[in-house]
Amino acid sequence: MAPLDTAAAGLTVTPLAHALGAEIVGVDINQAPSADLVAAIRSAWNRHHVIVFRGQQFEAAGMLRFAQAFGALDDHAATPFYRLEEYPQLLQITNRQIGGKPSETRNTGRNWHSDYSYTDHPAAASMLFCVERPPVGGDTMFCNMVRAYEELSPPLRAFLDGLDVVYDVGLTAGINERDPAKTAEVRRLNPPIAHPAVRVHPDSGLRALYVSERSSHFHGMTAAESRPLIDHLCAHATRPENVYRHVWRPGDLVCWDNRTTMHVALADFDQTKPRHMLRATLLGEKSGFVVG
Ligand SMILES: O=C(O)CCC(=O)C(=O)O
Ligand SMILES: [Fe+2]
Repeated sequence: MAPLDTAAAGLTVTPLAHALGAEIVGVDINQAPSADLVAAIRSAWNRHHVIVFRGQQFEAAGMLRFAQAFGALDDHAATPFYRLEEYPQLLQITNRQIGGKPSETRNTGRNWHSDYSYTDHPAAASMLFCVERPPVGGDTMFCNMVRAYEELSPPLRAFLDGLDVVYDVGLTAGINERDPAKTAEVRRLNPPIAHPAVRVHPDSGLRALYVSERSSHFHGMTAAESRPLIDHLCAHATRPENVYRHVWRPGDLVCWDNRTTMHVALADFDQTKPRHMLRATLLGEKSGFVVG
């Protein structure tokens, strides 16, 4: 697939790190994007895996229209809390009070993961808008799972090509400190599910490692056999040279491809300071088989 000419679409694409990530200048997300613009952005996105638009205004309808230009949106029914009432396709990742209580999404994403891997429709991509961020910290890190796969030895790649890996929502960091009723509902909605340990990107054909800190074991292997390999793969994938670390500013829209990246939201900030983000999630294909 030849990369489209992003310059012709009026875009400037500047890499943000060696492994992944690029800033795109020349887009107002609240203007209806033309098909050419969407194609040019998609081309840069497939190449860089994480794309960043800065200096944007938050408008719910505008963000949803922009997101929908790239595919159908998830209504977040797998985690049916903390959605915007009017727009269930927007999930609040926030430490603001919601319903008189601190939102439990204040600690979303505290271990390395790909969104909705524990569902039967793992997310294709996610778009996160920063409305408010603490004075320092609250960064998000991303790693490149295509490079992680390509940098494994050929025998290990061949071994992983034939494996399914089990995802368990119970391995979401901090889940046991959350409201037991909500947690029970999320577990009921999302029983442990096996997905291919190598995910093939439908547009680019790239093969990416699909194993995370939310993986419990490889299907058909014991926990004792699986654990060291999962730990090794996560450590390998998240080596600093395979990471882009995003330092947020209000007005940032960061879009990541969940098929080719993992991310982690760092608790490196003062939780008494506000951090308020909204996420749209692009639906991925149905995948996997429930194992328990
Ligand atoms: O808050 C963040 O930076 C990201 C949280 C997360 O994992 C997500 O929204 O998918
Ligand atoms: Fe996430």
